[in-house]
Amino acid sequence: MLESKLSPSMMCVDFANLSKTVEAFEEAGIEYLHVDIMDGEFVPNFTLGVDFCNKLRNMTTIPLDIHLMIEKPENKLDWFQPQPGEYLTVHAESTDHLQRALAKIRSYGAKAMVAINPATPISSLEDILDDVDGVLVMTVNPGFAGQKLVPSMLNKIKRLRNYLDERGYSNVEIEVDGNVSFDNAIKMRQVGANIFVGGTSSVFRGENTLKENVQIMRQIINGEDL
Ligand code: S6P
Ligand code: MG
Repeated sequence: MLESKLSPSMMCVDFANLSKTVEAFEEAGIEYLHVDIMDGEFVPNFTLGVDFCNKLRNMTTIPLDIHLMIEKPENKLDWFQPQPGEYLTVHAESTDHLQRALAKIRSYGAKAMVAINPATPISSLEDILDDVDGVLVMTVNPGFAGQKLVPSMLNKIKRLRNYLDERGYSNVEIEVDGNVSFDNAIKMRQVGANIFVGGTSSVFRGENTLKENVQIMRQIINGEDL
């Protein structure tokens, strides 16, 4: 079984407390920092960018998990100066040159991830399985935090885990992104997800402290009793 990892979504952070939050994540042993990059074309929103990635890299040794929601990402990978050990995700729907983009990501020593939107079939991954370290399953339509889970995505995660295992790709990770609440994370883990993006519905949920939220998520993704 693949190791469970938590990747808080930095578009949900209170930017006035960025450095304190990152310090708290370091103390809590957070594995990755998820950075959403949107170009206003692939998705109807703009978010973080290259400067923010560099700022984070200067603040912490926690590796970045960069999620590119941009058209033709292969032309802009250099902008991000991907670092060895980081995760870099491109959307299958965003390029005619997916294999080229994934190979380029690996050429930096970074982990190559492919994201699929809720409507994109698992079969679209068939010819790039050798080129990926993980698949990011969008469990909402990309563009915004605070959305509701598309319910059929739980079955999709399960089918994807089987699909990968049956083909000999048990080492390929499954990341889930969108409404990964405490309740949904339990189900997502049970069907085979191992990297969990924590946004407004978990890590940054207002009712508890950040530390409490991380602790609860940690227990959930490790399959421990709450
Ligand atoms: C959405 C983006 C995500 C969100 C995350 C927010 O397009 O890719 O990473 O930031 O889903 O989490 P939540 O819990 O508010 O849905
Ligand atoms: Mg994301």
